[in-house]
Amino acid sequence: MFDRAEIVVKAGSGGNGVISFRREKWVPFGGPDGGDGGDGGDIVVIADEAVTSLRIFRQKRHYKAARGRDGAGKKKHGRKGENLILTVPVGTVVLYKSQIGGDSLIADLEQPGQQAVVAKGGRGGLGNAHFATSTNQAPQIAQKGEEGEENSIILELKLIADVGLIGYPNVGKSTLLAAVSAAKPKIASYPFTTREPILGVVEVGQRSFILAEIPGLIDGAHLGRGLGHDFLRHIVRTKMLIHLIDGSSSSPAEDMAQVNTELSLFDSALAQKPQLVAVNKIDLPQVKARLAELRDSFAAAVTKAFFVSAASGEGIAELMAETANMLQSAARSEAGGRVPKKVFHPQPRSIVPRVRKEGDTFVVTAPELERLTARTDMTSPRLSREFRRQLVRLGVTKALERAGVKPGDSVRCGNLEWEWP
Ligand SMILES: Nc1nc2c(ncn2[C@@H]2O[C@H](COP(=O)(O)OP(=O)(O)OP(=O)(O)O)[C@@H](O)[C@H]2O)c(=O)[nH]1
Ligand SMILES: [Mg+2]
Repeated sequence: MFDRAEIVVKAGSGGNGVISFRREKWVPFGGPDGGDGGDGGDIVVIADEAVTSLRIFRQKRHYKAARGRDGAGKKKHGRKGENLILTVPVGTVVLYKSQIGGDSLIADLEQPGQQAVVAKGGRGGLGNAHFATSTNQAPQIAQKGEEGEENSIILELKLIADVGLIGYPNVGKSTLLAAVSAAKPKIASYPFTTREPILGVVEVGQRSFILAEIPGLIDGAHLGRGLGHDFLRHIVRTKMLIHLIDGSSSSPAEDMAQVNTELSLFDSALAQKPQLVAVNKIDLPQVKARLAELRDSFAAAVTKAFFVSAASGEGIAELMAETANMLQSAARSEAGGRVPKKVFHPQPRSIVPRVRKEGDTFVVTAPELERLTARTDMTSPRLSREFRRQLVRLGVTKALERAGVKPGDSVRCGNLEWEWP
């Protein structure tokens, strides 16, 4: 089962605005008529019930949306690049992958049809038709299209189970799951029979919950050994655990401690999850023979351990009843202390503007200004006054003057090139 994928998404860049002038037979100096570029396509993730796994995203990792078309003469607007839609299973969590740790949540797609834009297409550049002013009737500038966003994205499919059934391989997890639910996992006398989490619905009187067998937990699972690492993540999302132990193992209490160590090495929160301990296979003669000794060793380690046989059904009803009770109290305490999820979009800090020279052009690097130039339509005189004010506010004017800019010099920032001042 593929429950997690990391992909790289690149939205389409905006099409370029163009420089063009009207040409008509009897009009010697036609005005500027360069059209705008179209916006680039976004990359959108949509939850779809028809999709059941993230497998495809493991196979194909790079996605690119279409670029916006360039503008054309006669004020022709370039066509918008088409959005690229990625369909994912309902229950998929979408995160930005952060290079410095602390991935940030973009969206939790819990309902069919819910969607999130994971990379925004670049805006199309403005054609020179926008740049005519009373003093400049033949503007020779046009904006380039903005680059499309590129992001590394993590897709994670939530396994929506209330209770995780954990334990070493071959302890009888599948046998227990089959005994208490309609699930039909494969059961065999060798480890790693179950290779992906299996869900079953358990009914206890009027109540019911979803129990998931979490396979393949072994020593070193937190390092990726066995199958454990992939599925430890699922445990994070469960409300509580049933920890099943093989009563016929050489040291059952030690097994329990080992598995718990694995959990806490993966994520200390896992070790804090409410846990019910059940020692299985008590129908076996050799286990029966040392039942008293087992009770003693577990009494020392946990407040209450269950002694059950998934095969014969002994003790199972009590274990399930206690699970339902514990879930109820876990739900109550969770409702009390729930912390709202924060959606966090990392923003680059504002940086001091830098100026360098490329030939005769002064090139300004100032992220805040670049965002502004990408959005602002400079045609109206009022806006261009506003633009000049922003240049001062952001320290760009000062930086340019320090670099020796003179009236008439050309200055470029982002996609916009203009004449100083
Ligand atoms: N005698 C006895 N055997 C059991 C009991 N529960 C499970 N078994 C046996 O133990 C073996 C493993 O059982 P599974 O249910 O496949 O164990 P599992 O924990 O799901 O194992 P994996 O999925 O391979 O990790 C099988 O041969 C079962 O028949 C029990 O209560 N008593
Ligand atoms: Mg199994």
